[in-house]
Amino acid sequence: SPLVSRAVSLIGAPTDIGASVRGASMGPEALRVAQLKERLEAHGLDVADRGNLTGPANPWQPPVEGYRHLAEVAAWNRAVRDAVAAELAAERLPILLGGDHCLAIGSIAAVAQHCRARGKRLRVLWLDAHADFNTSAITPSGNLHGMPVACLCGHGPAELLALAQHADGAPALSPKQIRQIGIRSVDALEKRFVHAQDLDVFDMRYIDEMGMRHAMELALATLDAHTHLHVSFDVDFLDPGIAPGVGTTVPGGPTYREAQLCMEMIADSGRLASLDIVELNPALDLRNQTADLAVDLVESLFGKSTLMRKGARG
Ligand code: HAR
Ligand code: MN
Ligand code: MN
Ligand code: MN
Repeated sequence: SPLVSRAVSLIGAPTDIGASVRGASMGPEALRVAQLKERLEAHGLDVADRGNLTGPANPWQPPVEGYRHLAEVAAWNRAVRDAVAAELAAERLPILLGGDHCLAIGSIAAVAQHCRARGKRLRVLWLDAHADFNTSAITPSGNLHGMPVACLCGHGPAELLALAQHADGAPALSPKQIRQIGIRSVDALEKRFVHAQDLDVFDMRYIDEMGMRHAMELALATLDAHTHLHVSFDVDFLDPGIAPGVGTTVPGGPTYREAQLCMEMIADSGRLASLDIVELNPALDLRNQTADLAVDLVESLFGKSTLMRKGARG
């Protein structure tokens, strides 16, 4: 689709600083081994690999006042935000290669600031088994990869709000801009907070009853020519039967076909403008199959489909 920016930039963020299980730090390299760059180039994209960002090592400490590694998480997210902002300023589509999902704070902060400066609407699709809407008061773990959506909506520690919010102090995101897909693991108190904040959640029960097609029709409804669509793809969104290489598997996720349809419908919207690929954990994978599947799905996100659809494409 001519509406999609065809120049994309890969940004590696090799860290598991916000996760409970080690190994997401190897995600960027596994995606490269699965030939992300080459497979996107085969679909006609101009792909630049910017290499890896650097940041603090994982000190592997227990939580302090409800957060593990807060200072290190902030440092990584500042680096991610600045790198994503530079690609957006250059009119390129940034693809963040995580790393764990705490990095979406920096990535989406850059996107939100870019959209505000350009007068664009922003819609965020959060593909995940988890709502990632915990705060220090309700988290069962202290792991910041369970908190990025809450932080982006203004509920989080000053260190992270400072790097994510707009210049006037407004949160990076309003819950109204977010659609969550595939959710099936939400902590008890987190569930109450999701309801209180009125997040739009297409959970697995909804997808079981209504189908992925209907869920995505609603999640993609009311986009217009001025909408920037950000996709935050937590690989644990996928059923662990097809995607074992993640730190926090939850049974009962989308099948291969459901995931393909999800990606194809996003591609058809023509509005994809930034992407995170996070939580891939090569230490738990089998012969890089989860990385390979993630790349396969990202190809679909950029418009690969089995056959041309009459009238749907040029
Ligand atoms: N809800 C749990 C917690 O806060 C686990 C959520 C984090 N897992 C992820 N993120 N992979 O999506 O600790
Ligand atoms: Mn997540
Ligand atoms: Mn998850
Ligand atoms: Mn392929």
